[in-house]
Amino acid sequence: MITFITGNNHKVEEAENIFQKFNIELEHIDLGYTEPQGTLEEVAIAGAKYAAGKLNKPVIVEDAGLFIKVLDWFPGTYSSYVQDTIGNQGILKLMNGISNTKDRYAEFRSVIGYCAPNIEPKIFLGELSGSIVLEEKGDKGFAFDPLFYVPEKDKTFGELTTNEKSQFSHRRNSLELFVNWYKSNR
Ligand code: ITT
Repeated sequence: MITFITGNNHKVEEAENIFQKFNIELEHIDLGYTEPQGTLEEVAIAGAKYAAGKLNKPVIVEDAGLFIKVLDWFPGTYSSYVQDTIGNQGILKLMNGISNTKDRYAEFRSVIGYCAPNIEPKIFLGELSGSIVLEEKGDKGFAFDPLFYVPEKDKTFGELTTNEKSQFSHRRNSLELFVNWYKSNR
C-alpha cells in the first residue's frame, strides 16, 4: 500500500486510475503541508521526506507544473499560484499576438517524490509535450487542462475524460516510472 499525499482531488482520481492498472493499493491523505518554493524536484524531495517522517510509512507526493516556452517556461514552478491569480485567461493574455502553434509550445512536467522511513527520497520525472490553444477548449479536468493541446490526440486535456488523460499524461509517465521501480525494489 502506498499513501499519496496531496490536497488535489483531481490528482488522486488520475493516480487511482493508474495504480489500478498496476494492481497497487493507494490511499490518499491531505497533510495540509505548505510547500517550499523551489524546483519541482526540490519540492517533491522535501515533501516526501516530511510526510514519510510524519506518518512513519511509505509515501509519494507530486509536484507538477505547466512550462510555456515563449514565456521563458513560465508559469513552471509558480503554476499553482498563477492558476489561482491570473488563471487561464491571464495566460492567454500574456500570449496575445503569438498565433503560430509551434511558437505556443508547452510542456507539462510531473515529479513524483517517494520516501519511506529510514530511506532517502527518490524522484521520478514525467513530461508531456503540447501547445497552448488560442482559447480554452473543453470543460473536463482541472486548472490548465482546457489550455493544453495534445497533437497526438488532436484534443486538449480539457476535452478528455480522466480515464483518457491518465493513459498518457505527464502524471502517467512519472507514476509509471515510479511503479516500475517500486515493483522491483520494494
Ligand atoms: P498538491 O497538494 O499535490 O501540491 P496542487 O494542486 O498544489 O496539489 P502542485 O503543487 O503540483 O499541485 O501545483 C501544480 C499546479 O499546476 C496545479 O495547481 C495546477 O494549477 C497545475 N497542474 C498540474 N498538473 C496539472 C494537470 O494535469 N492539469 C492541469 N493543471 C495542472
